[in-house]
Amino acid sequence: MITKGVGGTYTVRRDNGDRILCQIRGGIRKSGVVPAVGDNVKVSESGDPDIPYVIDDILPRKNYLIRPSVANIDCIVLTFAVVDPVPDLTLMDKMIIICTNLNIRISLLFTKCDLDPDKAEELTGIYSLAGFDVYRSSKDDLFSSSDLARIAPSGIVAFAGPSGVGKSTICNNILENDIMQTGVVSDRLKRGKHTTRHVELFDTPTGFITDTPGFTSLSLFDVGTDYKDVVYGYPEILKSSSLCRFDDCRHISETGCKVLEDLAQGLIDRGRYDRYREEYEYLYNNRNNYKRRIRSV
Ligand SMILES: Nc1nc2c(ncn2[C@@H]2O[C@H](COP(=O)(O)OP(=O)(O)O)[C@@H](O)[C@H]2O)c(=O)[nH]1
Ligand SMILES: [Mg+2]
Ligand SMILES: [Zn+2]
Repeated sequence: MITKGVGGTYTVRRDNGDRILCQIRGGIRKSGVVPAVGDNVKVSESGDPDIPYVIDDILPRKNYLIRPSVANIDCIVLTFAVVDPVPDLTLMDKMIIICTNLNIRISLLFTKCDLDPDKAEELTGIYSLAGFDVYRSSKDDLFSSSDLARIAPSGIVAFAGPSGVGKSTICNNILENDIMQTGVVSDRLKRGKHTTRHVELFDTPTGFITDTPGFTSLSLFDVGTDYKDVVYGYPEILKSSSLCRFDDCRHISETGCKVLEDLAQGLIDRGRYDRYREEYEYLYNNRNNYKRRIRSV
């Protein structure tokens, strides 16, 4: 399995735990598949003493996340601070929509709960009500390797979320090692050689983790999400929708809509519903630009 890739040279972990350096066979490159961290690969000896192995083949992926580029994720932990930085729930819901549609299992993690316990309680309530697995982390009780084992007993777990929420702090805590650089990084340093921009998988007792570079915004339109797929990021809406009168109910103003009924009764969170509706309508109104969008990407 590929655990790291920098400048065309890949580190591959063999089943016995050994790490070997690999280049990539020309034929694979031509096929257009770019190897990613998490890819299971076949290798053979290259005859080059500097990079002694070559990747001959990439085995089929069960999923693939383009940004950050990671294949075969068993669970993605969407990580947001309750404060500092203020959580962008629109971004959170967009990430949920994308990962659900890629068949990646999701857990949610709220960090820095020590800084605002009330907010932590509120956010945990909203997303638990929606049906997600929600975890909390705080300064004196950081998300740990035993929490990790509950999230995924094996395989690849990716921590993703905005920068500054504490992803590296948590990965260091899990690895019991200060492998990752933490804290506020200046703009100058961000462009310097000290900040890792590549993705790397690290061994844990149960599998592998990756601490992905942070991001701040995301457009579902740009990544090609279909308006019909927005609802998959909202399991609570999906659940109620089975009792809507019309099969093609959009849960906006239709009569006999069970989603609107459950919303009125407080069984569905208003904020979550509003974000569903905003994304749905935005993508629906732009559905005719879809072909143009694909062509221009
Ligand atoms: N109060 C508090 N601060 C935290 C917590 N976790 C991380 N931090 C701080 O938040 C800052 C950013 O953390 P870092 O791990 O670099 O975030 P990343 O950008 O997501 O990797 C650092 O100064 C950490 O010490 C927490 O649970 N509570
Ligand atoms: Mg970090
Ligand atoms: Zn409905």
